[in-house]
Amino acid sequence: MATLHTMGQQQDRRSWAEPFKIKVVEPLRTTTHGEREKAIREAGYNTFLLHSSDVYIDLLTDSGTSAMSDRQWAGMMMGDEAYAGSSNFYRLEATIRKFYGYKYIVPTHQGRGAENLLSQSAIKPGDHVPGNMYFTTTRFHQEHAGATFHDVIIDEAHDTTSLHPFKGDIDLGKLQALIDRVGAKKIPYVCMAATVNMAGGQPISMGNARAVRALCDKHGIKIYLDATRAVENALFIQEREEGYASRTLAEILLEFCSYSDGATMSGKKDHLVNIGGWLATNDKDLFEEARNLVVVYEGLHTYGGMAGRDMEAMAIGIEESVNVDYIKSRVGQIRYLGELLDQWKIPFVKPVGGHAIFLDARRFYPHVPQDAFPAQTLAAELYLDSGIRSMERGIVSAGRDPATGDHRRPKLELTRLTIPRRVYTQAHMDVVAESVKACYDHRDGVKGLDMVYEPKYLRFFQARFERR
Ligand code: PLI
Repeated sequence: MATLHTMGQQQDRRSWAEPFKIKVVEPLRTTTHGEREKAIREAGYNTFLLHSSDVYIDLLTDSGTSAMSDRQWAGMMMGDEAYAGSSNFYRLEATIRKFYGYKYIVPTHQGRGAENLLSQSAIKPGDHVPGNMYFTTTRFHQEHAGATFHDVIIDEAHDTTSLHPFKGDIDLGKLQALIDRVGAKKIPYVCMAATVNMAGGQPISMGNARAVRALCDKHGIKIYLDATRAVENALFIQEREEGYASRTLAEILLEFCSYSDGATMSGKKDHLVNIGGWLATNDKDLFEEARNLVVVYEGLHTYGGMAGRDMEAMAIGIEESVNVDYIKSRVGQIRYLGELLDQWKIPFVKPVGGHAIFLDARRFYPHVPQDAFPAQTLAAELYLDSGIRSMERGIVSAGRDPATGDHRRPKLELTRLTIPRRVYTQAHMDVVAESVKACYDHRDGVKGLDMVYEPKYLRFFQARFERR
């Protein structure tokens, strides 16, 4: 077992461990099979609708589920809860400028608040927004503002078996073809995500970001980064891209951001906090517009929906997030889980990404058609087996095409085992792996689900299903 902890350093056979010790514990509740059967049926076979008190190991998301450090909790006591001009905001603003390099910052309650402000400020009806694969809320806001989204990620990203080291890269040919077809004036910005969530947490290379910048400069097109997991992306660049092995994560992050004109951020991920986000830009006009809109949707421009204490915890979290020992253990824990699953030839997205293992439900249940929601089914089966909660990232998450009303049918039909930051131990990963194996051993009898209730927007959050 020790060799599985070595993160590719087999030669000296030394284990690694989480770079922290536990100061506060939250007891976990185990349930019986009968209790889980009842809970998942009442939740309409949608793991979003389970009560968390019925969940044993919660791998629904890494969003807002991090354990904060003692320094962050101490920072919470320094909250300046003034309605206007909170000192925590100025500290956060300075920290974002230092680590991400952007000039102007607008705080928001979380990432989708920033997406709303950017989309409303930059997009006109009839515009086109290219991106390296979609993210649910990001695309929603782009479409809601009147744009058409275009996936310009490299083809390898749609292939769960491709070992391309940077499956998040933008295909410059696809981007150029879109510019030629619709014209640069109809493209308000390229939406560049790091690491790409829906592709399996796959990174984008520095070389690609630089090349996208050069192409966009030629045509006068802006680039907005989805910086939600950009620190995790920086580790992959350090590990895999020539010339970056001896650069710090902070240096890599700053260079990476320098190829964009601004960013949206869900602080609930990289920033190690439970709530918060921001929009950043170097464009004074866009900033003025977004700073005006934020008071309508989020709160005053010096808190944007966050409490002062939340902004303080976020500023401290940003500093902690670029610590290489922390980020190596974070990604290492996911790789460890991947190695366990690999022993049993369980299909998942390779290479292992930055925040989750994405089980390949198409290959897990080859006999279940996509219209019977194989990834949703697998999430329900995993919960039934052990009380572990995961999330569908396939046809349900993809929603319907606004033009045709049909299901979008993504190539990737995935069930995401998302690892919260600094929350679970390697022993929890052992339990997770064994439960996935139990589901794999019993895969033949599984038939899939029918959708019996479908909300209009972002249906995966609230849709309900019945067993076939
Ligand atoms: O959940 P928000 O509104 O703070 O952030 C939205 C958001 C934007 N971009 C990306 C890449 C995300 O992953 C993201 C939220 N992700 C969630 C909730 C997740 O479970 O992955």
